[in-house]
Amino acid sequence: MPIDATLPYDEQNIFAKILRGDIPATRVYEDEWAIAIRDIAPQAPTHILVIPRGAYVSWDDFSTRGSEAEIAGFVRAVGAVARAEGLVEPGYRLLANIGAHGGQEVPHLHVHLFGGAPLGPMLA
Ligand code: IU
Repeated sequence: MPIDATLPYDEQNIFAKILRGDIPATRVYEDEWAIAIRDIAPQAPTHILVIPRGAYVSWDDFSTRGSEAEIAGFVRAVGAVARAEGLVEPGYRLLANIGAHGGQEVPHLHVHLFGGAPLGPMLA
């Protein structure tokens, strides 16, 4: 069920629990700014979620309240995950769903990283 991304941050969302270690998840990458986990319902041979450590609901929330250091750190972390997975060549796709029309389901900002095969045209 897509979320209302204007709601306040919910400390009980699944990614908050994973970040706190309340729920186990295998981290394929982590640094000061972000963690990355494999999506439980992969839509490509490689499907990873890159999740900033800070408590931000959405891209809108992050891009307005996030510090310059957090934003830069998160952008660099996304790139580092792609490099660590060997995806820079032949390439990959990034996607962030925002709010109800974006189809966002988990109310903690995350970027989907898809790769491992030619992905075809962008979905609308
Ligand atoms: P969305 O961008 O919020 O629509 O996507 C949430 C993603 O989180 C979706 O691809 C789920 O398969 C994925 N996911 C997960 O990897 N682990 C979980 O425990 C839950 C969702 I809940």
